Amino acid sequence: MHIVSLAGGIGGARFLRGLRETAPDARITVIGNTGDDITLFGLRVCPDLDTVMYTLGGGIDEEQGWGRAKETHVVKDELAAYGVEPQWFGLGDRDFATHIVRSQMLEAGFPLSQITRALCARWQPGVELLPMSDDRCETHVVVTDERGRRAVHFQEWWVRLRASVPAESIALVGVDSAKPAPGVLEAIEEADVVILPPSNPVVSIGTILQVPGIREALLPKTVVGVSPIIGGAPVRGMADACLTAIGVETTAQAVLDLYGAELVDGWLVAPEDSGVRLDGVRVVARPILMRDPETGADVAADIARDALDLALELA
Ligand code: GDP
Ligand code: FO1
Ligand code: CA
Ligand code: CA
Repeated sequence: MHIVSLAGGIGGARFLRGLRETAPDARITVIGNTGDDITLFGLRVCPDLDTVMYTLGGGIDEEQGWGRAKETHVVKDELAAYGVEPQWFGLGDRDFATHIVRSQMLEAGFPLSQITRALCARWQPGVELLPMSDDRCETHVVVTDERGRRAVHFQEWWVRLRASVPAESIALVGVDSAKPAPGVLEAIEEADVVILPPSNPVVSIGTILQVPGIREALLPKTVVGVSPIIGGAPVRGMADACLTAIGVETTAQAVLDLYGAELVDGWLVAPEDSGVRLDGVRVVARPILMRDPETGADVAADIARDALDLALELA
């Protein structure tokens, strides 16, 4: 069985760990979001690819959800001592090594897809991790802050401003001329089923779907999504601020309407959202919190199993 999954950072990565556990014999291809990528101190940082790679490779900081376990911050402190900006993005020493390797390979002319494969040779995530595109495209957000009305990089809005000022608009700069990375369209074409994990519907899944050709390739496939919104609120993060920016309500219904019946065949929602409906889509209400609220246990594999079973039933 070949499963293709689109993924952002934390939510996507935790779901994928569950998917790998529940389908150990499946070939899993992950198409990762690169709209969050940013160049800092001359180094290319790919937060979502790294979050997936570290989470599946056993190197993630579990509490934080991003960055490396057992991390130190000597380089960051030294950069700050020189007064070098930005100081609002927390790069750890172990993580820095990843960005140095990536940047060195980019400088040598390797495409991001090959670099990601090289990095994964160390981490052995057990899935094939592909960037959505080798072409640089970055999410920028128009805001009005203390410096006036301007476009800032997504990370500045998300991390420095904590999405506390409204996003007046969100744009994926460079997407018009971006091509899917080698292997992306081929993987989709060969896939038995496609799963959309609970990732940010605007700046993760929405970003991947904007790469010319990807959405079109998904249309004939059986696609099942897990709602990232439960009871009218995001589970973590500030997805509501992203949805508001594109004029979409923060509900499981509105995210399903956004993806549309053309794309999605099945939609997993939480029991409290069992009233969600869309013609042509099978909506199933199941527990979809990856951490059990009582015990804190990781139940992502159970949710991945429900998503996979639904997809196989609809395929
Ligand atoms: P990010 O890069 O950190 O934004 O992570 P993702 O792009 O993967 O997006 C996380 C999204 O998934 C957010 O909108 C969360 O509300 C949602 N999410 C996080 N944890 C869970 C969970 O356990 N269950 C469900 N259903 N959604 C979740
Ligand atoms: N998120 C933060 O909230 N603060 C940080 O300082 C931060 C640093 C960081 C470094 C490497 C990395 O891979 C991820 C990092 N993240 C940080 C997470 C990341 O900015 C976001 O969670 C996602 O890009 C948003 O989807
Ligand atoms: Ca992300
Ligand atoms: Ca379909």
